[in-house]
Amino acid sequence: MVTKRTTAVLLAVALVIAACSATADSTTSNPPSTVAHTTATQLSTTSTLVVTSTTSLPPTTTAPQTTTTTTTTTTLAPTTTAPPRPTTKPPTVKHTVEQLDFSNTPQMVAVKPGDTVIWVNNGLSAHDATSGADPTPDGAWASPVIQPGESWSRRFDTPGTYPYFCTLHPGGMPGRIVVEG
Ligand SMILES: [Cu+2]
Repeated sequence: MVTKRTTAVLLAVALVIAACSATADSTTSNPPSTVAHTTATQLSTTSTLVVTSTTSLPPTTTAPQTTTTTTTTTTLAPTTTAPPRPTTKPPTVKHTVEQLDFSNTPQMVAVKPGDTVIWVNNGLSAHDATSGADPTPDGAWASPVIQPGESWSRRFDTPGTYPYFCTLHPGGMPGRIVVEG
């Protein structure tokens, strides 16, 4: 009697355990397969995003380099063009002394450093213009003989007073060039 009851209880317990283990297996095995699909989908989406971002980088890097080169070239051109203009501007100021028989007119000429004096012989005789006081040349400068109708010029750069005369005629036709500082 006791053995039959014990066997019945053991069978009942075995059935309960078997039922519980079967339920546990089915519950545990389903979720992992679902998770696996979700992960696969996420990976494929991520790989697509990486390819897209890599393709967009090269154009962004190339554009700034081209713009910088163009700006530098445009700025240099006007700066290089400006300097040559002042170099060609220095004006030449000329002063005329008329040589007659027998005087220089005007007798005194005031000039600025760098100016040029031109002696024009409008007389009937030949004359010259020689630095110094009649009758002694000082050797600073001297014109050749200036024939009637001809002229001769000299540039004066250093401030000072420069007397001159004509070596061909008595009295020397005295004149004076004053270079103002
Ligand atoms: Cu003379």
